Amino acid sequence: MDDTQIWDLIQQEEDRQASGLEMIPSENHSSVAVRRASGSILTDKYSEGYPGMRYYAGCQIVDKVENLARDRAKQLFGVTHANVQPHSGSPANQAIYFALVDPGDTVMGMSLYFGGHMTHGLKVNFSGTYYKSVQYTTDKHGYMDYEAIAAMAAKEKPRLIMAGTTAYPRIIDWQKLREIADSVGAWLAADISHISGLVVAGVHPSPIGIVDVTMTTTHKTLRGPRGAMILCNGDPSDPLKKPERTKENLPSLIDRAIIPGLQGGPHNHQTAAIAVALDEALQPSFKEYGKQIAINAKKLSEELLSRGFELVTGGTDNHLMVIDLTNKGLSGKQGETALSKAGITVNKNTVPFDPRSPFDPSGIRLGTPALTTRGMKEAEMVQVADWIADAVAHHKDDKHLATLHEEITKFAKKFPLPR
Ligand code: DSN
Repeated sequence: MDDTQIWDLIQQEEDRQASGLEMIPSENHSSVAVRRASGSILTDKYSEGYPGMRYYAGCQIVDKVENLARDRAKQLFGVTHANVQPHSGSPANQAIYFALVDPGDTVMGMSLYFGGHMTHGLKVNFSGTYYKSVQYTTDKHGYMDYEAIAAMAAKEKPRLIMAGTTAYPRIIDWQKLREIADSVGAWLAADISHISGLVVAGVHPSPIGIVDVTMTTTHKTLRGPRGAMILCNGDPSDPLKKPERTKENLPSLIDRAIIPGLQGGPHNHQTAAIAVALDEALQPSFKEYGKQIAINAKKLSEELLSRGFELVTGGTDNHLMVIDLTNKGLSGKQGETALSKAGITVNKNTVPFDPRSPFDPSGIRLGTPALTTRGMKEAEMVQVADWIADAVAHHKDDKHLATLHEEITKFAKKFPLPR
């Protein structure tokens, strides 16, 4: 029998999503097939280890599930090895550090406050606590500054560069980062959590074949369940032997870092849902989806610019944009709150060299993956830009925002969630 309290809350959340516009760029609406696998009986099975090499009996079915997920990941991204067990992005990144460097080693990544991620070396995160982290920023316009990154690498000699972003609206030059890593003999890892769906669609260059290890969460532009994968090339060595840290041994290094290094049993329901999402991403329609995400983001950014908004880097090449709200006379937190009252969910975000605190920064971050899943195209982006401008202009007027919410709900219901 259902837990009515929880079920009621789940229904409320479904209604909230359906009656508004989800524009947090790291979120999406997964398919019913993905959610069905995610809510399946596979949640009940323990299977520490890997297919064919488990510490539990009764794994003959989950072995097949995990092999399907791994094979689809390998096919989709063109790698020889995929680990689909990380419970989410942060554990996946922990595994990469654990596999490649030792506590106290110097690691380098993009500052969270300039568009990186906590696990790329933030001082209060494990990555900045157990390792000596050095953090690069952007230039004053918000672009990655490869010369400055190279200079920092030459000075600091990191053993690992963890490259990737969570709030960067432009293309990342993997080749330049490779050259920088090679110049100091560092490992190079790519965190493509935000852009993996765009990589699959050919909208953003793939780091595969350029970097040593690539990781992605599975629930952002890739549109799967919450989870993560680590992708690399190489030959798995004897799993019982501790491998040397060589490129050839990357598969074993990564697998051993996940288990026994960091995790216990994989979440088999999550693995199954990842497999379903990967099959969806292998279909030609997914490429169209990924392309439309970027088309929508570009259109939305142009419409916002024409309404006097200031965008970090002046626009976007991918799925997201960061708006500096300073010239509109409100903070990122006020912007987030006002938009939320109007039924548009975004998140407050720092802008490069933000004079304000991360708890109430100058900007907001928003993107188009979820709206694109609901079938919205360029025409709808014009309407969305109008509403964003309206809500920002009337951010102190709760009555106006409530009326806007009603209007947005009528519109949103024309674009149902996947069912
Ligand atoms: N929390 C994710 C994001 O919103 O970008 C990154 O982990």
